[in-house]
Amino acid sequence: MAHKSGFVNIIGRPNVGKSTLINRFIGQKMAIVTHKPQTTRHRILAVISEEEYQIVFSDTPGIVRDPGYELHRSLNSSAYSSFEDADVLLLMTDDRDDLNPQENLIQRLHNLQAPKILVVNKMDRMESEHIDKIISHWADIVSFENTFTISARDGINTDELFNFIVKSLPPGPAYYPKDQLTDRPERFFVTEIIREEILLQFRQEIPYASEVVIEAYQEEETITRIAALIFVSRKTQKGIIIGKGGAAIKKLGTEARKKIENFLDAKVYLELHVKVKKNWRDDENMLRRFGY
Ligand SMILES: Nc1nc2c(ncn2[C@@H]2O[C@H](COP(=O)(O)OP(=O)(O)OP(=O)(O)O)[C@@H](O)[C@H]2O)c(=O)[nH]1
Ligand SMILES: [Mg+2]
Repeated sequence: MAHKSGFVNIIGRPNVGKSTLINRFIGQKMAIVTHKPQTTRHRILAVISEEEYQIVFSDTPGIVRDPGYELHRSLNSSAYSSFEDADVLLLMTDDRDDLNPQENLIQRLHNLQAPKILVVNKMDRMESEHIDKIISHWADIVSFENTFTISARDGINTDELFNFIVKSLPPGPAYYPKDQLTDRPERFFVTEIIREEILLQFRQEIPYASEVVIEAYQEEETITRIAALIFVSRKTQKGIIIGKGGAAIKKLGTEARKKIENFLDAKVYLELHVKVKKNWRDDENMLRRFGY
C-alpha cells in the first residue's frame, strides 16, 4: 500500500479540548492543558509516524470571538492559518460552545477542499439530546465528512476518530523524520510548562498578562540550569506574582521545576524573574520577540 501522510489541524473555540485530544493521540503530555480559555498561544506540531503513514497534528490557539488585543488578533490568525495547509480538518466543539460561529469561520470552512470532521467533545458530561442538537446545528451550516462524539479526556471514541483520520489521509511522503515528535525545541516546552503553572496558580487577568521567555539554558552533566523571565503588563501584577515575601513566585518555581524535571527527565535548577513591560499585548515588537 502507498505511504500516506498529511497535516491534520484542529480548530475550535478556546477551552473545547483541542490540546487534550492531541495529547491523547500522542500518548504523552505535549501541549499544555488547563481549565482556562486561551491556554494555547502558539501553533504546535505533534507528529505520529508508523511504517505506512505519518500524521502531523497541529494544535492551535482557540479562536477568540472579540479580539481585544493585538495578541488576540495574532492568536486568531495563527488559528486561521491552519486552514491553509490542512489535509484533514477537525472542527471541535463542546457543551459550552455557543454555536454561533463567526461568518469568517464559516466562509473558511466552506472554501476548504480537504475533508472536514466534526468532533463533539466532552460527551462524558452531556445528555444525548444536547449532542444531537449540536450535531444538527452544525450539519445545517457545513458539510462534514463524518461526525464523532468523543471524550478526549477519558478516551471515549478517540480510537475510532483516529482510525478515521488515518483513512482520510492522502497518499504522500513522510514530511518529518519518523522519530521526530514535534517541530518545537525542548526549551519552548519549558516556557509552556511555566505558563501552565501561571495559569493554574494565578487568578483573573494575571495569566493573560504574562508571557515567559528563557534567558539562559545550560545543560550540565548532572543538572540543567534554566533562567526564565516572566513579563507582565503592570507593576501590580509583578507584585502579585512575587507575592508576600516572595512566597508566590517560590511556589510557582517549585511546581514548574517539578514538571520540567519530569518532562526533561533531568534534574533542574530553575530561576525565575519578573519584569514589567507595559502593554506588551499591543506591542508589535514584543509580540514578535515572543514568537507571535
Ligand atoms: N469533561 C471533560 N473535560 C475535558 C475533556 N477534554 C478536555 N477537557 C477539559 O477542558 C479544559 C480545556 O482543555 P484544553 O485541552 O486546554 O482545551 P483547548 O481547546 O486546547 O483550549 P485553548 O488552548 O485555550 O484553546 C481542561 O480543563 C480539560 O481537562 C473531556 O473530554 N471531558
Ligand atoms: Mg489548547
